[in-house]
Parts: sequence; C-alpha cells; structure tokens
Amino acid sequence: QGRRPLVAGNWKMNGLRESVGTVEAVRRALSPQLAERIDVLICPPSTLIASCVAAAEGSSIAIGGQNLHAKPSGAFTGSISAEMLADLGARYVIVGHSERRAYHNETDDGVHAKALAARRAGLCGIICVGETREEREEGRTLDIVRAQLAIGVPKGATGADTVIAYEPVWAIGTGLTPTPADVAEVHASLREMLGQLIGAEAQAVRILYGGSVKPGNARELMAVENVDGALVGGASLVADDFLGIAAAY
Ligand code: G2H
Repeated sequence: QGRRPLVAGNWKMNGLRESVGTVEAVRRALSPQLAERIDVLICPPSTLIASCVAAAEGSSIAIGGQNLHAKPSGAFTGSISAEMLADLGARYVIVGHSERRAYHNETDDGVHAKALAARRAGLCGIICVGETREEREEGRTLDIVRAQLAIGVPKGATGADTVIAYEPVWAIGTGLTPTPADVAEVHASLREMLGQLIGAEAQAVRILYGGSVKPGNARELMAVENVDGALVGGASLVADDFLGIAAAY
C-alpha cells in the first residue's frame, strides 16, 4: 500500500496537567523500531497542547487538536483557530468528530470549512465520518459515509494534509465494534469515493478506523485492507493500552 500507518489518541475532555505524564510514558516506551514504521499522534484537550508538545519535543510523537474554528481569528469567544493550534506546535487536528456533530450541531459544510482552515494553517485535518446505529440498521451506512466524505473533503486534498477516520457512531465508547468484513466494506467504499473526489491522490490518504479500539482487537482491525491506522479514544488515556494498540504494527 505504501501508506504509513497512523495511530492517533483522542483524549476527548479528559486530562489535567498531570496527564502530560502519559505523553512522557508513551515517549519512553515507544521503541525506535515501531517509531520508524508508524506515526504516533496524541490529541489532548487544548489546555494541555503546549505542555504535551514540550513533552514530545525531540521525539517522533506528534500532538494535535480535537477541534478548531474555521476562521483564523475574530470575535468567537471560547474558540480556537487552526493558526492558534499550529502556533502551539500542533501538527494535526480532528475535524467533525461525531461528538462534535451530535453535541455541537456540526454539519458536513462546517467540516469542509474546518478542513480548509486546517490546511490553511499547515495542519493535517483528520476528517471523521460514520453512521449511527439507526442508519446502519436501515442499510444506509455507505450512503451516509460517502456523502459525509463528498461534502467534507476539500478539493485538492492530499495525503499530507488529510486523513479520514471512519468511526461508526454506535461503536464509540460502547465496546462494540463492526466485524472486520464490515470495516473492509466501508473503507473500500471510502477509498473509492476519495478516488472520485481527488483522483490518484486517494491512494496516499490514510483512512483510520475508530470506535472502541483496544489492545485486544487492534491487530484484527488494523489488518483489514484499507485500514491505515486507528483513532483511539478511551484506550489512549493509558499509555500501556495506547502502545498495545500501536504494537499491532
Ligand atoms: C471514537 C474513539 C476515539 P473510543 O470516538 O475518537 O473513542 O475509542 O473511546 O470509542
């Protein structure tokens, strides 16, 4: 395939200053051999980005944001721009996570604007797509995720500035995961859709799987064709679990 795997941790709204120790622990335990094969990313809450960047400095661990505002600056109280994230040393930002879509009314158009903003600031945007339980039961999974991709992914997206994360909403934080066959079907469809959107560059874009990835199921999920890594929530809060997932590679 030639795509370099990416194992990304999404801490969500978890972590006080002492949690920077988790980055230090990952750094200590990440073997040079593994670091050579995969990219490792940790997305802490915004309050910890600067200290996590400092803790990761000089290692191959990248730090990213979990959300951004599409505008570079302005009267948007409480928001953080792509430029601010980049200024802190973040290299990636998660865009359109299902929790943002569900609790903050984020739309596919908003995701598109944020992905453009990420690129503008030199960040790699991790665009999240995924179906709800109801949509899966109605057999609409592929239609839903392809539509999310078609609107969300900016024109001219490349493997350097864009990552896709497939996260079935019903699998997030529930301990439930789709079967490898289901994941393979969705990822193949996303790759095909990317091809329609950005042509041959689709082969360079990494497509992560996310939703209840644990050390115990990572190997099986990461072995699926077109799965180029993982977006890990709960299990990324504990260094050993996160590294246990990375060790699937
Ligand atoms: C999906 C995932 C991380 P978890 O949201 O983005 O979370 O691994 O806890 O299901």
